[in-house]
Amino acid sequence: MERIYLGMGSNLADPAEQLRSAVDALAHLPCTTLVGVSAFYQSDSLLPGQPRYTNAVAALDSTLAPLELLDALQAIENDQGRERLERWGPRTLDLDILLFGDRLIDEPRLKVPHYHMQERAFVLYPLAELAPESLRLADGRTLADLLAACPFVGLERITSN
Ligand code: ROI
Repeated sequence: MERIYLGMGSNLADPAEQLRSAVDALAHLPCTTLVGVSAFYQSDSLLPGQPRYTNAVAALDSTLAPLELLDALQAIENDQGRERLERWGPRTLDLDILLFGDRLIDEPRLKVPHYHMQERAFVLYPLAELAPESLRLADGRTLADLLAACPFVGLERITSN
């Protein structure tokens, strides 16, 4: 059993409702317990010209292997109408494996820890609601270190979950 943190994001088709549906689907994954879900946060897209995003983090305990979990998450994204038109395009639902126990995974389909999570406020602040600030990433920095280097700017915590 490993503790897994997932980043969730949506900027199309009622984003908060997309995240609520995703949480419901996560709660029904095989071999998996949904341990917690952060509040939802809104922020501007990192890329100009896209609608604002709603983001959250979920914690799971699972005995699924990383690629089994990835397949299950992509099935949830597809069920919720995700269309892979352009790599960084707007999306109804994005489910990213941020951390998988203390594993380092470097496979063509899956890199863990998730790239750029260290500097993204919309990942770190919801993560900090679920994970201890003593959580240590592979590069030796703790979640507390990362939060200290990443100001809570442009994030709006919404309570509607
Ligand atoms: N911006 C925000 N605020 N939230 C996201 O989840 C997000 N995801 C992306 C890009 C387009 C980089 N910008 C984002 O993929």
